[in-house]
Amino acid sequence: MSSFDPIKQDRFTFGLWTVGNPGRDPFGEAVRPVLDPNHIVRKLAECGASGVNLHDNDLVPFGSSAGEQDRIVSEFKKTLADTGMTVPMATTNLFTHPVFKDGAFTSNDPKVRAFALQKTMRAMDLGAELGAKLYVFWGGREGTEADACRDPRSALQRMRDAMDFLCEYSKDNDYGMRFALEAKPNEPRSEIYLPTTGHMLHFISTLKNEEMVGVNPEVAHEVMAGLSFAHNVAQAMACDKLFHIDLNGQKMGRYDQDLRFGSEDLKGAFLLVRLLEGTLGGKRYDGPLHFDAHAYRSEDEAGVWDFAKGCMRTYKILHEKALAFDSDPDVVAIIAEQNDAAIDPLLTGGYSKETASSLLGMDIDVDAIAARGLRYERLDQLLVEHLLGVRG
Ligand code: GCO
Ligand code: MN
Ligand code: MN
Repeated sequence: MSSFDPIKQDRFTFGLWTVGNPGRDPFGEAVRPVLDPNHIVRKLAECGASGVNLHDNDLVPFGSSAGEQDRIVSEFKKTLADTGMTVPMATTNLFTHPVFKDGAFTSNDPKVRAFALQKTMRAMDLGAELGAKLYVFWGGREGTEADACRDPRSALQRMRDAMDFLCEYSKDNDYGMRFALEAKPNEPRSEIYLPTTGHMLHFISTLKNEEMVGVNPEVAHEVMAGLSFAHNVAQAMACDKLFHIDLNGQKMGRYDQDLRFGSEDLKGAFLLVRLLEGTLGGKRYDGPLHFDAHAYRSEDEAGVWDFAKGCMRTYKILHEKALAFDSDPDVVAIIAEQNDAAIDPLLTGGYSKETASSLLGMDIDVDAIAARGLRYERLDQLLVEHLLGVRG
């Protein structure tokens, strides 16, 4: 059996805000002290992560002077160099300050929209200085409670204007960044614009620099919407738009839980890792594997590192399970059983008059096909037995 201890080559990353989460929730105070970003980087490196991601204000507190920012950033860069850690992704906090109570890029107040652009440009400068080539946009408070306050089409147009502007800002400064848009269906607003990855994918197709922009799907967000995370990720992969991913765990129908990866819905997590790693075939995802989750509120700092190691170990264990599953001859046989090499090219080769007449002339025994069992009960049980460790 391989070692499941994470190493840098595994491309695992955490946000400063994830392992740094002090456990505050709407009903209770923090249960852990706030950790220094430099300490977080050193501990993550020890745990086997390769990188750390951040919002501007995770590192530089809101309202810091230029001098304070320089001191903080230069110490942080030294810690990154000492530990060999990278910053693959950066993002902007457009949700904590009360100025964003009615959204940032979609706010009705042009001064708020201007401030959101100003803050994002500055945060992109910071991200570029730290080497980030991916820039995430999570809408945060881009939504409503009193939906009568604006035409939702204005919100979408404002969001489009902001993305078009910021793409040009990256190009103008030679930052070489790609943008990853993150959808979330609810929390913290009552209604949120562009609530799922599918919505984001279409929105991207309306942008001026479409090729620069992809998605950052998150397990919890699609599960909260009652959707299959793997299917959403697959659609993004199929159109080369999976630029980044937020891994965590979530129970359906609950508040935003941000649980340790794989701690809920093990089968869903397995199918996701199988897809990302391409063990069934197809292109693999080779970007950062980012955990956007936090330790239970019951934990002290030691529990935070147990949590971080747990996320990474579970991913690696599931990868090994997926390899074993897809090379299990019984699994391969069930999946291959319905292949028909003679008919397939007619369905994948596009339209021609000849193909149309071949299809029209085919004698298809629908009753025989309808009567045939597909052995998916057996296939799913094989999956369960691989997961339970009695096979493979
Ligand atoms: C959430 C979101 C955030 C974003 C982060 C990066 O539910 O709060 O997932 O954690 O991922 O702000 O943009
Ligand atoms: Mn989230
Ligand atoms: Mn997220």
